[in-house]
Amino acid sequence: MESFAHNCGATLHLTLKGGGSDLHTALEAVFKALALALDQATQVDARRGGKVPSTKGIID
Ligand SMILES: [Mn+2]
Repeated sequence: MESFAHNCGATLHLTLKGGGSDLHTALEAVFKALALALDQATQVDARRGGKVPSTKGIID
């Protein structure tokens, strides 16, 4: 996760709450959540007038 953040120039804030004794399953949820967030962040949203959800208005 650290390598991903460094190589894509992103800042990630991850908080793992709970997860019980199964760290493997908990971390799978973390990676899946990141994947869903990245997918959402790179979609053009028709409700925003066809703009990407970025404060810069572009995705580099
Ligand atoms: Mn598994």
